[in-house]
Amino acid sequence: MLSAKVSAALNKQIEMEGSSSQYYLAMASWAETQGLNGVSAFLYVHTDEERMHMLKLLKFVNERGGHGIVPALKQPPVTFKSVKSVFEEILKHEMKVTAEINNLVEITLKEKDYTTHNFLQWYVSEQIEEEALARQIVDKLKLIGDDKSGLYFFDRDLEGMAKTEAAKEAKTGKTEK
Ligand code: OFO
Repeated sequence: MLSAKVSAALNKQIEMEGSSSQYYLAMASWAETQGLNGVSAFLYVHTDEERMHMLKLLKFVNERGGHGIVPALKQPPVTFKSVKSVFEEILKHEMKVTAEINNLVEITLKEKDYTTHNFLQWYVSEQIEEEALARQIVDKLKLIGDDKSGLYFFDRDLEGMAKTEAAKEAKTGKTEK
């Protein structure tokens, strides 16, 4: 059974994952309107991943005798300055999420909730991957700078990465949900 403190903290994290999903969906939609099909494909996969993160937490809360609360939708930004700014925002956002996950892990230790602590290790590893990926993409975009043909190839690369990420998510969804 979850303590009130752990349950509230997990519900806060559910909200964060839900808002990450909304945020990346807004980015995907914007990129699509800019003709950046690879970038948008990548971000559409990413928004689904965040929804899966939310769902996984919600189901865990319910399984442990709590009540997973579906958060209200907040309007994310509609337009973005550039592709580079989108990925810089993602990196910044993921660093914030990592800090929140760490905070959550600390709460479970204080509450001596080792089951939830163990469950959260999946999120700890996922955050390492998410931050590394965002950082790698930001570095690529720094190299490209204002080079239009560079951006064209970058968009194509991201199309390939979207396929890899989608395959990974399908596998994770089957085994982790
Ligand atoms: Fe759920 O990892 Fe990103 O936000």
